[in-house]
Amino acid sequence: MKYLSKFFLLACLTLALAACGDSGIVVDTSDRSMEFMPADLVINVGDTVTFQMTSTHNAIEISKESYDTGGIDALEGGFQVTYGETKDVTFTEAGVHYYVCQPHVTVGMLGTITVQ
Ligand SMILES: [Cu+2]
Repeated sequence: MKYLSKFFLLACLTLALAACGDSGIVVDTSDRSMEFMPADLVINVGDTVTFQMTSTHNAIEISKESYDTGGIDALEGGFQVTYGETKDVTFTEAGVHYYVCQPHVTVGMLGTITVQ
């Protein structure tokens, strides 16, 4: 038992410190639907969002201009979560982040993260 809890602690530290104090903010996807759940999220500065991509979806931050015009080019310095990946992204500044699933932007698979 003692070994198990030590192992758990270590695993937590290894994976991500934020995961232990998990705020539970998740953007989920499903292979059966073409949407981010939720698509639009409002969080606070310092919050961590866990993006969970299934194998058919990615989440790539883009510029507002791209978001408004259906573009898919990755924003320089923006976050990127690739196909099948689960990734924690911490947002440290107020503002709005725009992102898309590149293969499904044409069917409206877009999202925003508003950091306040
Ligand atoms: Cu997709």
